[in-house]
Amino acid sequence: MKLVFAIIQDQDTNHVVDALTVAKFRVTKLSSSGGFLKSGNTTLLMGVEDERLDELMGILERESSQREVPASVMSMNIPGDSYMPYPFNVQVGGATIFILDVQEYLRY
Ligand code: 2BA
Repeated sequence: MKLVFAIIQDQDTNHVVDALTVAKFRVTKLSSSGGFLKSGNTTLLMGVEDERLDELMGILERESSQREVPASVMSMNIPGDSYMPYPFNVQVGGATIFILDVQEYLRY
């Protein structure tokens, strides 16, 4: 069995979770936020049998979108000890996925 953590964008959460549920995967949804953008995202926690891992990855890949989003303004160092703020965009997603081996899975 594997434990899958998938970090996805909030806008994708409902249709990712719906697709997973329809396909009979068990999923726990956690509210999280990214360290870089400091804005909300969603972390999905899923325990899955090894033989269904590919199916799960397929759903995550299909239902998670890549988006370009504006990042918070950063300071640009200018010669002469002054700083000028400037906006920039970053590419976020689709999904960032971590897969771990599960030693034991118990449900009482
Ligand atoms: P954030 O940390 O808010 O990052 C949002 C996007 O900003 C990232 O998209 C990436 O394009 C960019 N970014 C992140 N850190 C950067 C840096 N140090 N310098 C320049 N650009 C940077 P994604 O890579 O798709 O990541 C989306 C979210 O997934 C992240 O939100 C974070 O919450 C999570 N994540 C990604 N990689 C991770 C990792 N190795 N460990 C833990 N969480 C991760």
